[in-house]
Amino acid sequence: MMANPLYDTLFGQHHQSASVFLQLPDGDMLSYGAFLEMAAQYAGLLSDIGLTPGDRVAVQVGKSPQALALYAACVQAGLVFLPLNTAYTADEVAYFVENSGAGIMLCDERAKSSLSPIAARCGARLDTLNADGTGSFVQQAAAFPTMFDTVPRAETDIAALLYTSGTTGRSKGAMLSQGNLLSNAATLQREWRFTSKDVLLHALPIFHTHGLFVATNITLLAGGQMIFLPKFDLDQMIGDIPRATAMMGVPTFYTRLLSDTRFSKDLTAHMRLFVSGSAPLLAETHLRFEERTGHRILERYGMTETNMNTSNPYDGERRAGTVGFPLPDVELKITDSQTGATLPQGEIGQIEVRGPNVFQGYWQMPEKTAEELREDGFFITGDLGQIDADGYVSIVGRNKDLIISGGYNIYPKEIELLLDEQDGVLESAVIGVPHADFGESVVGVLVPKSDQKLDLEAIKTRISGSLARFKQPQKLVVLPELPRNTMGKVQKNALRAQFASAFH
Ligand code: MLC
Ligand code: AMP
Repeated sequence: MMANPLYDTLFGQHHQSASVFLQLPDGDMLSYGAFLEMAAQYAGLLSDIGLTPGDRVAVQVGKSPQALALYAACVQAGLVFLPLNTAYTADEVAYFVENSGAGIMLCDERAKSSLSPIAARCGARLDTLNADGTGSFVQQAAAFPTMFDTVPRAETDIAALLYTSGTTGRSKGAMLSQGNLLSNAATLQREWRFTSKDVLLHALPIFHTHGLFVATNITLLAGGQMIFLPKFDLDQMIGDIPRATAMMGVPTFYTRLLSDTRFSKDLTAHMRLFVSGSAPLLAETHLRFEERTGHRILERYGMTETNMNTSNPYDGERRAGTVGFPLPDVELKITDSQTGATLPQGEIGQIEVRGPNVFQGYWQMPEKTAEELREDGFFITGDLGQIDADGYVSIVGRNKDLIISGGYNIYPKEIELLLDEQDGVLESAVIGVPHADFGESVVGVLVPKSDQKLDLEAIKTRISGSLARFKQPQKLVVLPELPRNTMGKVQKNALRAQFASAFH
């Protein structure tokens, strides 16, 4: 039995290793050993300020090696890593800090003035970490030893809390255990054949499952390298591809790469693997990609609550429009959403999954947990799918009201609640419609109170203070009333059809 399975397996094996872990945009190389020394100093500081195992560390900082070292530090000190999208407004962050009871918050210097009242109210300490690696946190950490006694943990202990929005109300913190992360990393490393020779082109954010766990944990486990870019930048990606062996991205990455003629067969000839996920990859994109490069994108399917569930095969046919087979240790079934009964092969129903990858429940929300995680361990994903005769799973829709824009999840309910509060608004409906770059984009449909004229610009300005930019409707439209069925339920399908070409 290991003392701290996640730390020992992902990080501990690399102590004092001179091998490169991160290749940085300025040409600098960071070795595994140096990265772990930085993490040990952070773990020392986090412990010194009084955080004890199980305490939450809320982190809303730009992508940097230091930000990633914080993740390692939390694992080493037995703390719960709680990463937050940098696009969230102070209002949004306030909820996460309060709900999680985080003991410390780390933010960019620029956010300090808006977040310090929140930290004070929640009794959390506030420190800064800027995207360039400076800040009060690193300054203090420099005084700590580059070795830290790893805090013992069990596989069942929570390693991370990732918030995911709900269809009805507030966001819920998905509790991911050490075992959840470890089992998925091991499975994916094996399935996708990652080794110490791999160099992963990493342009995803590190506050979500895809960039944080799928990409990073697999690389750590394999002892490979990452070209660690602050964000997706087309020119930079094209410039760096020749040094990479593998890439992971959301579909927007692939459509943007394809839009550039420099992205060619020659440029990618040496690449071993392209993985896509977090949102549906159009079969058309898959086919265009193959025509252009000769590579077939490997599409997989996952969620914050479950890590990865299915994957197209590494060897064997990667079938466009499908998310492949359940991973070896994941059980997947298609059920009737009313009865929960398993449906015959080929029928469309809700996707349920069970396995060591499935989370431990929502933070302090036992009722919400019970609604989605069955007693027998099956998690109701909210996705609608189908399994074909060869066993390939396809996602055909969603049983949850959710928009995915450029790989970010947007829950219409949250935006509707805010729009409904605006001057002159009687009611609203928020829908996702096709968008060439983001896959889906947000349209807000507003119904005015009788005899009132809505000031759309004023509404846009008012909601911008409360909602992250990527959630804000790209278009607001006014209708005299919302289409409803005989039960009085708003027919979003009708609205989606009506505004289908809003972004064409
Ligand atoms: C940025 N903007 C977006 C957006 N990202 N708007 C809608 N949807 C998005 N996803 C807006 C900004 O607010 C800004 O608005 C403008 O676009 C330009 O900002 P930017 O930062 O320059 O954008 P860009 O770098 O082009 O970002 C697009 C992107 C990025 C697709 C590269 O969103 C991204 O990296 N997405 C990946 C998300 C991800 O990692 N998902 C994984 C979730 S895990 P304005 O108006 O100010 O100009 C998960 C589980 C699983 O789902 O299975 O993996
Ligand atoms: P999140 O809650 O941010 O982790 O998003 C998870 C959701 O993203 C899933 O429930 C799916 O709806 C969607 N998703 C992830 N991967 C894929 C994929 N390959 N194809 C279609 N949808 C996906």
